[in-house]
Amino acid sequence: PNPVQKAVDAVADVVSRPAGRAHAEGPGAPGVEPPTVAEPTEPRAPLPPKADQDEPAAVSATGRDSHAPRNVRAQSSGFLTTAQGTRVADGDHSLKAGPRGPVLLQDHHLREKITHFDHERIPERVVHARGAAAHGVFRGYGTAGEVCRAAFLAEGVETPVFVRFSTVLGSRGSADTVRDTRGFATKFYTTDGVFDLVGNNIPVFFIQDAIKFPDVVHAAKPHPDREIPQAQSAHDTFWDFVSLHTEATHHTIWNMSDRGIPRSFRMMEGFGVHTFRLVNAEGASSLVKFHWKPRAGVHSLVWEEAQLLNGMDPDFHRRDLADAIEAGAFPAWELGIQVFPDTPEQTFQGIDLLDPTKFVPEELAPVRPLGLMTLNANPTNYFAETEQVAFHPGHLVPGIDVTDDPLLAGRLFSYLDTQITRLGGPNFAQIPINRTHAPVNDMLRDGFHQDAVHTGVAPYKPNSLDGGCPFFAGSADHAFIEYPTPIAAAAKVREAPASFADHFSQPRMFWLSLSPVEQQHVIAAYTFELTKVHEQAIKERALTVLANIDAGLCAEVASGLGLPVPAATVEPASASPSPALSQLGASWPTQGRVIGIVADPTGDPDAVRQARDTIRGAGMTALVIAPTGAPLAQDLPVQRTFAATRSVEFDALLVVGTPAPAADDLGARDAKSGATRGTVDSRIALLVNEAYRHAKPIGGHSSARAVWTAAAVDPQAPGVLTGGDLDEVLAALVGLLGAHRVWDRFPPPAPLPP
Ligand code: HDD
Repeated sequence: PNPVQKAVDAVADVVSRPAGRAHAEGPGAPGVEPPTVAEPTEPRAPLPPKADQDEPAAVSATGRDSHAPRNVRAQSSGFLTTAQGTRVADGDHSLKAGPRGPVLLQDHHLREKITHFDHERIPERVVHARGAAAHGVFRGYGTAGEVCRAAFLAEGVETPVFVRFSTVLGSRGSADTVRDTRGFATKFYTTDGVFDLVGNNIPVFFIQDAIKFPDVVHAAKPHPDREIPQAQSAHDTFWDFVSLHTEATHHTIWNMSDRGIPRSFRMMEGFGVHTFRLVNAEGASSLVKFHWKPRAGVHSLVWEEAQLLNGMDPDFHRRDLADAIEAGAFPAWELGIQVFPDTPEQTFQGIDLLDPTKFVPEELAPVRPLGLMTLNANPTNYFAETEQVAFHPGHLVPGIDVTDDPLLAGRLFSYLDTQITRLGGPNFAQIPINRTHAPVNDMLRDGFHQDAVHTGVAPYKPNSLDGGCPFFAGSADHAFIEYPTPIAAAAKVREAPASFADHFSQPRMFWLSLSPVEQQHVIAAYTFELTKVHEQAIKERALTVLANIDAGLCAEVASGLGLPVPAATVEPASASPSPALSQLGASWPTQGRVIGIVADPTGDPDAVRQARDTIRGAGMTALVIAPTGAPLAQDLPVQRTFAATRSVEFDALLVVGTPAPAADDLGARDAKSGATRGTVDSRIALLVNEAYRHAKPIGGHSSARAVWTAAAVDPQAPGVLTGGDLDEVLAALVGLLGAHRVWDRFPPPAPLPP
């Protein structure tokens, strides 16, 4: 037959073939008939990757395992060139008609340089615009086999990861320590393709259905008229929305708790939020929720610290992560799962597993550890890696599947879609940081920013011209095969299940699970935020929501606002506390904590040196603080000066000597008489007073008693350590740091009088 007839016959053959199940099982699978198509059936295994797609790790930004050099281009060779590689003779002056004359349009170097610059920025993420990231490795414990066949969870398997932490609301240039949810997105470069776990540090979400996502984000982002406030929920539109749309109550109370202001990305839990489905080697399904548990414990700032930091060091979290990794204090998290039987109801002990505003207390379903993630390398280039990384909850690997959570369904659409605008086209998977470490053999072609030079003539299936390749894989070849979830007969409706209408029982459980100190923080946070709301009706409505959580919480916030206490509109839910929700009570490793050593430049450098070395020896960071940047001795540099630090940079303070006030230390002088108030530099007094109010451990040599007096510190208060032997003081101080703060010292005493 002529070629046209041959093609027509081939198509007819394919169309008449029964659905391609046998084919999907993989050519050559036992008991499977070879497909009866004109498409070639040899070779019977998929072709190896094509040359340009070979060893993606070799050209990946994460390809540290690879022997090939990383895909780095920098200012590294001798001569400056244009983008076309032509050497440049003068890049400092535009081409002009004479030194004072007009610039000439023919200056192609000027045009190339400015045009490229004009296009340097890409759109920031519509949410989670501000973030910081790190590379690391995940090591499986081999404990998942019973419920999950994912290859990267097998014992001892090491998988490279890239993790991006973020705030949700602020723009790219906003501050780090705002009150907000934190994103916790992990890209696993597994041998079966990329798996993204795109979670948050809060286990529940504002909405139950993705169709509401633009609403909640429009309400929470700055007001459209003046574009203020930046990176805050303390404004009318946010509280308007969450007080009307009460399914947001649960996420909101987590935001108002200490979880909204983490001490460090290193000290946050992470949650996959939705219920996912895991499938084991036998094809059995379980429902699970993912958890990340930080080795360093879960710790937070106090609100005043967070506010000071936003001015003092808006990059605090970003710096903290990078510094810790650079110092070798690698942050680590254990990945774990709560496992629930996959029943037709998809509930666990009455909790609807498809409702993303609900979580399952760990007391009801313990978290089973699956492996350990360690972040051990900072990105080389912020834009190339942290900015261009593209996460997507639909990046799944065999063994991990989704459920019908309606919020997750919308996300499965949104993340792919958003990258097309943000990264300028559909080929973002080819950007080095996004490249899988598994061989790629796709039939996606062309498009903006196509990097690959594809060979072959038949990027379609079925084909005979490229030998019928590539072939579909079966389960034994590690194909991703959707779990055949049964779908009950149902009418097409825009409705939620009845259980989704319970908006208050879990917020109440959260509230009841907090310690008194943490509850005080929640009260203060609601009071702060609602005080910033202008519309009286919104404040009143928000108080009614609080009345539905807890009468005591409502009364305290109402009193702070000076408003009457409203009645609840629902019966108080019965809720038993979940002790695992409180951040207090345990002791955690202190590796990577920051201790400030207040040094007296006229005092004994040996004591400072010894304290510094002891702290460093224990895996913590010691920063020497002195009046000026002059080294205290040849081997004793100063890292912070009084002019450029505040207490908020440190987890604890050690006072070694007490530098006398400088001549220009206005704070130490009485404003009226000009007489000095004492012999302690007022900046030390402020530093120590703040640390004291923020319940941080404070230690000092006996001579520090003068500092305690100047700083209005009660030397008998918990966590104020004074003694003749600095080593002993330091040991006790580190002991206290394990609990993060000296919680007994709350409520904080009044600030220093001006
Ligand atoms: Fe989302 C980014 C987490 C609901 C739409 N989301 C984004 C990031 C994180 C989350 C961590 C930043 C990823 C990065 O670092 O690049 N999002 C969540 C969680 C949710 C959630 C835990 C609920 C459980 N998100 C959600 C919904 C939608 C989106 C319901 C839309 C229907 N999210 C996006 C997005 C973003 C995004 C617009 C912005 C940038 C991006 O995706 O890549 O597509």
